[in-house]
Amino acid sequence: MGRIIVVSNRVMDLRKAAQAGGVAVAIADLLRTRPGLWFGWNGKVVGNGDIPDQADLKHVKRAGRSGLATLPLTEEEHRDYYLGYSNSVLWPVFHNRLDLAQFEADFYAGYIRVNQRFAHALRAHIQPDDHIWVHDYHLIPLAAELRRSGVTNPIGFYLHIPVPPSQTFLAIPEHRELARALAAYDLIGLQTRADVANLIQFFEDSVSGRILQDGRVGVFDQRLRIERFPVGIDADDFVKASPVAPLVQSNDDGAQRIVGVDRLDYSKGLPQKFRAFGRFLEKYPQYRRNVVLSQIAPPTRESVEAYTDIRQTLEALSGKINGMFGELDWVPIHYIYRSTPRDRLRDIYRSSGIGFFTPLRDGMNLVSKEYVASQDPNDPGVPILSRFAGAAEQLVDALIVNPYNVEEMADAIKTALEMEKPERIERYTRLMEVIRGYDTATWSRSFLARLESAAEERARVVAPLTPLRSPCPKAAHAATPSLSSRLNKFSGKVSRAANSLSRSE
Ligand code: GDG
Repeated sequence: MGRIIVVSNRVMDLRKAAQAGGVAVAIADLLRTRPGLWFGWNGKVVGNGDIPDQADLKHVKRAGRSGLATLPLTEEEHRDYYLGYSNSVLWPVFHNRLDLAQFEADFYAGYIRVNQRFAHALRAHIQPDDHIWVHDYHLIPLAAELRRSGVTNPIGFYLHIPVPPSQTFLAIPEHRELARALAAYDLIGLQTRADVANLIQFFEDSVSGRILQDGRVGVFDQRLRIERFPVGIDADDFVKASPVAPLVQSNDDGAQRIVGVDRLDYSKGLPQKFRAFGRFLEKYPQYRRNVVLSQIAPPTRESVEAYTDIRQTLEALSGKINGMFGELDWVPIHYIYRSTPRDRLRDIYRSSGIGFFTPLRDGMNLVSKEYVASQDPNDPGVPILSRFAGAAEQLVDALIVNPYNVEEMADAIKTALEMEKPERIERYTRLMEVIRGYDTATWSRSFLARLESAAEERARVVAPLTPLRSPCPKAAHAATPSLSSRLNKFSGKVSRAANSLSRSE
């Protein structure tokens, strides 16, 4: 395999990326271990006249033959492509929040223009043996634009956020254009089995896509693979955690910390978490003064309206709960509205008896995996995790809760606090097996290996394949039960294939 070209909306200095957390760490690791290029936006917004034709190319010292190639955005592009279509249409719809979506024609036009400009600038850097790996919802049309300019290299796409149910996806006015753009990839990687099933159903409902005999999906005249590659973490990095000094506010040295770490985003279920903690203090008064909730919530996308609302809601809720239950020497909720350094975060996870992760919808939720990996194996804490996080499909030994059910979450806090050590160790051991078995390196290796084979399949000239099932022409908006169950069976098969692939590496 030649070089890897990673394309993502935001490109960072590799050292900063390693500190940033999330998937930036995985990309930085990948480019340190194999030759490649990281292409995308440099985070700068400039005037129309200051837009360069070509990307700014920097070779990365200490990263061998890898480099960064970046471009700025204009103010208009930042508004329409980034804040607009990406974060006010695709993000809310993919997180099941149609009520927050702003369908404005200018947004889509801006989204396409930036993808065209990026494709044009990237074209100049592509060599014949390169494999191109595009990340996330900002760049769905990139492969189609590259193909239009004659690029035949393997191109894979990974979606970090969830795929909504087909009915929700169909509400996007440009859903057919998005389906056509997605079909230009050789491989689409998703976080969960449910995401795979949803995307296949969406292809079927929107553009009469069909599952072929060889497991690929036929859309228009394209054949693509859609599989599950759950994102992992670098577990060894978190195992180094050490406990921080005990809480310095309560008279009681034995006070337990419940920790939450989430970007300040409406998808993360933060008001529900605060309400559940308030209900817990109300329902189980014996625990007052013995527990605090430390919520770290660095702000993001502050110029998008929906994000100012969530901040105000949380400030009001934490103020109310602290006012209602707090004492002069005990503040129940610590709400920290800024970012915390990564090594400090690790130590805070370690010294927290409970990790509380309650997203209403989340592609994966890496924080829950980081929390588990930071625990003391001889006295581990307990993760409480929303069933609507992609991570719940893997971390079945966490206490799984419904984030819409405040009562259930309040009870889960009590169960976690009272869980005996042998059970905590047993759960932790099983959780760590999963986390270690699917870490960042396995994730990128298995995706790239599959991209290679998917591109070979595409290049092979084959006789037309008969669909495993024919598209349902008129029943486009409703999957029959038998169709849904067949879909689930199919996505199970796909994910087993992905798992066995990762094990065999
Ligand atoms: C998207 C999908 C999917 C958070 N606060 C601080 C901080 N972080 C780091 C965490 C973690 C990362 O940011 C957040 O990752 P998540 O997975 O929890 O969530 P998203 O940012 O929404 O990520 C998500 C992910 O992509 C990967 O595919 O799992 O579903 O939404 O690593 O540690 N890091 C530092 N200070 C903070 O205050 N240093």
